[in-house]
Amino acid sequence: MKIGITCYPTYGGSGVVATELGLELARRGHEIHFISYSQPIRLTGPEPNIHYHEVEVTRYPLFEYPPYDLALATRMAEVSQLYELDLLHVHYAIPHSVSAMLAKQMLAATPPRRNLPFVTTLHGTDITLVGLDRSYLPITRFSIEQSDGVTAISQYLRNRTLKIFDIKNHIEVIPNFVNCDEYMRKPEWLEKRIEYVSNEERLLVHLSNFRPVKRVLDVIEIFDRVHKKIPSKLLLIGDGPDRSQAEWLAVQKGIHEHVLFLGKQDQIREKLAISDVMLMPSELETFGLAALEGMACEVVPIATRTGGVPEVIEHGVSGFLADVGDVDAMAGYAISLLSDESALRAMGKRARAAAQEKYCSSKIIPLYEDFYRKVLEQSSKLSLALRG
Ligand code: GMT
Repeated sequence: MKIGITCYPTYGGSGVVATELGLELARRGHEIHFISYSQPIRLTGPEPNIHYHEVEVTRYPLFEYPPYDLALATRMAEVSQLYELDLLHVHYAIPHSVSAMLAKQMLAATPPRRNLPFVTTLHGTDITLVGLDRSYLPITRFSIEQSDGVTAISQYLRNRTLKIFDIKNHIEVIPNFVNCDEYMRKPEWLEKRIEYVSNEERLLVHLSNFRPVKRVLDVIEIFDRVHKKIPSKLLLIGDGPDRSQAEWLAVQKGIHEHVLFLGKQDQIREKLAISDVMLMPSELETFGLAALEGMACEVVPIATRTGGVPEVIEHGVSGFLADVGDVDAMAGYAISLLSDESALRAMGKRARAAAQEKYCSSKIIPLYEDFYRKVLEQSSKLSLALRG
């Protein structure tokens, strides 16, 4: 298939999922065209079957708000026509779904008039936060309804979308995935652990875009409690609005020498593979991709019981769950686990087994392929009607 993929190319779960999906599909022989304003973060080098089309947004004094969604729609239509794409797959409803809808309409109205189907994948904040804003809600609902196929990355998000948006369109749950051959505890990466911690120390990790929803200050609070009992260090991967507050809190607590702010990183898996425990105390996660990537690397997630997280982490089996804000409980779980090497390793293995059982890319990518085929089948019937 020839598939156009659009996502937010910056640091964020939806962009990561879209890019990894494109890479996996390309490896399976599909022709993938990324259409976005910059190269997606995990698209590092030239790859067979992968193309990237940049969307140029004209800056003009009159445009206080440059109309990216229109430039994107135009580029989507152009690329679809030029490369004869079979379908567009947009990640994050706002504004990508609206742009795809416009591109579809342009192609249907312009000779040689064709029906270009588009699939929208809902990721989270497009529904839970942004979609609830009255200025976005009606158009988001409309573009979801107009999509030829809609997927959500967890059962929680599907139910929430149906409820908030009163959607009539079918929403298929296709969960996020991880490449279990690439995300694992490789011995050559483990050798690098010594660069961060001594043999006696434990290594905790947090990975996010440091937005308020991630509760990075809770990460520091939890680590402060853990560090008082267990010799340890905390790796903080990512960057964002709450980073300086987190730095300030670490200084205030006197633990800043043990908290390593790494900023945005390309090779996440190498850092995950040397860690013992991942802290994910988010206010809300519709899935929690970071936890899944950690689990594949045998890192035990300690997270909040929120959104789609309980679909990914089984409390007491593949990780621990606590209420949002309950930093004492999360620290307690970390302390008891990190004090017992064999329990820690056993739970790490169970976390990987859970990731392998349900979320390996080898299991999930075929679900997307089947879904595309269904959408294409329905759309070819529509194309015949359009020509007739
Ligand atoms: O979590 C973020 O800040 C980024 C956001 C996104 O849409 O890029 O992530 C959402 O999508 C991820 C990938 O599907 C999910 O793993 C995250 O749980 C979800 N984030 C939230 O629900 C807050």
